[in-house]
Amino acid sequence: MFSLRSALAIVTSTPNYCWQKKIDRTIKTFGKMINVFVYGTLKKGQPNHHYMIDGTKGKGTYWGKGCTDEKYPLVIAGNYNIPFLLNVPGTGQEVTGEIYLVDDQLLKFLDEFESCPELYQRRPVRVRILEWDDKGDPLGVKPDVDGMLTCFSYSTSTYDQDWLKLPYYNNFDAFGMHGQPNYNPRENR
Ligand code: PCA
Repeated sequence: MFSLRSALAIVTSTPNYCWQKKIDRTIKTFGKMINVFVYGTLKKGQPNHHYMIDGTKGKGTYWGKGCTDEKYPLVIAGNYNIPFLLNVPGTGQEVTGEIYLVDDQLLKFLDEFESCPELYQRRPVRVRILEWDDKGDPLGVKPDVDGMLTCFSYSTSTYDQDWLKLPYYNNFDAFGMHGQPNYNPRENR
């Protein structure tokens, strides 16, 4: 029989359960797809982008471009020049990135890949839509361009306080333009 206990066991075994209690109710899921905003190495043309779309770690679909509604400090830090969105809303710049629809499997992979929750934490962020890819409206929440959508994103509160003194960017590019040494891909570490 389908008991409350077995229903709870299913819910608590989903990869994002520990965050579920806290997430903004405007994050909607469609089947198992959820919207994620990426601003760093997971974007198109960046070193880890392939995970988002090649299907090897789960299903992901590019959905559009956006920028954070609030300002955040986006810094390039650590020994490997990794981009970090510091969880200090109101400081820094509005940060541009891309919105993807991802399934549970890819979300779980991304949590592990981003060393969540030790290095980054996945939390809701309000994103202003800059451009939609023409993929319909699978979540039933697709706002107009310039409208707002709450997405998950990997930001951090577990950063070194000195990182607040680093330069803040509005866009990350692992291949230069920011005057910092380039991102060091995992394969090279
Ligand atoms: N990967 C995640 C967080 C920072 C990073 O390099 C992203 O692209 O959003």
